[in-house]
Amino acid sequence: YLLKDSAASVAYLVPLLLRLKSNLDHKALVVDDSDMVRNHVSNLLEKQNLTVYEASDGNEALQIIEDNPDISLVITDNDMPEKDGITMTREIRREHSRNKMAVLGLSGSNDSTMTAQFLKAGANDFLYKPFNQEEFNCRIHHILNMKDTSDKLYRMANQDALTGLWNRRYFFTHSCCQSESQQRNIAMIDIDFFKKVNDTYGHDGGDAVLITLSKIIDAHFPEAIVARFGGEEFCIKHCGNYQTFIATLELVRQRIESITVPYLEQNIEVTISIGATTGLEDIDELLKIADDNLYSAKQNGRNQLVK
Ligand code: GH3
Ligand code: MG
Ligand code: MG
Ligand code: MG
Repeated sequence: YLLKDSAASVAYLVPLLLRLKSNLDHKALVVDDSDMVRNHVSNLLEKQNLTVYEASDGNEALQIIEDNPDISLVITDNDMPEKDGITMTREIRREHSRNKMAVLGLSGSNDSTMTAQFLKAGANDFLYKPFNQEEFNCRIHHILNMKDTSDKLYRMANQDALTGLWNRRYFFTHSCCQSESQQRNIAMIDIDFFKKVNDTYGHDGGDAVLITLSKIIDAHFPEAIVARFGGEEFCIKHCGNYQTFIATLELVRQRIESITVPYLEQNIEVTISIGATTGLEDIDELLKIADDNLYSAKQNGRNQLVK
């Protein structure tokens, strides 16, 4: 095969081999009420290095997805006893985006609208059964590449490259509340005398501090949106009890005060100042108040929270 058209073959094989390697990180779920089809599809996927789960009905599949939310590819039949594949796809899309969980519809039905129905329900692609094996492999390869690329683009657009926290864009375009009218808690955090950290330990030392502090802040607020706004400034958007929010912020402040960040055999000590507020006002308004409070925290001597 390589000898016949080596340039084209290499161009085809290299991405395929890379794909096979990265498939090791992918979990797939095969949903079909026919044991024969399920085994056949599972075998094809296992040959492509994917870890495979199986279900014989839409409801059973949704349960497996709930237990394994990191499944990245679902291959599903439509006609099944309890819940059909199109309904199941629609339900998957309420919780999992096309970037995170790809769906490939399969159907042996002779209804020519099947492709459109699956795509409208949120499937990434569709194939009629029986399918050609080579086409099936190419589609899987293509779906996973597309999914991984859009996921990467999404992360590049919404996450901070140094710390992995959300960025400013994500902070302003995503809500942490069930409803827009719910009261929101906001905090702005700024590292004290950070310029001095950079001057003393160099920019890489400063970066090490940013990474460590980001992890500490993020770990304390699993249900909030924690973002790096640029420089050494972090913002938290949270919905829930304000007293709990303040208590957690105070915990974070104390934790950061008590630890040192190891860097090249040295230990860097830093503190943070926090401005917090809560209310029904829009985000810009709340941020302005939090920023004023942060300014007061700095004026009052830093390493403290003003609410
Ligand atoms: P204050 O207590 O008043 O906040 O003092 P400060 O020195 O922290 O104040 P300032 O906001 O003026 O300094 C922020 C510094 O953060 C300036 C800039 O060089 C540095 N900085 C911004 N982004 C980065 C980064 O990504 N990495 C590193 N290492 N430093 C950064
Ligand atoms: Mg069926
Ligand atoms: Mg600062
Ligand atoms: Mg600053």
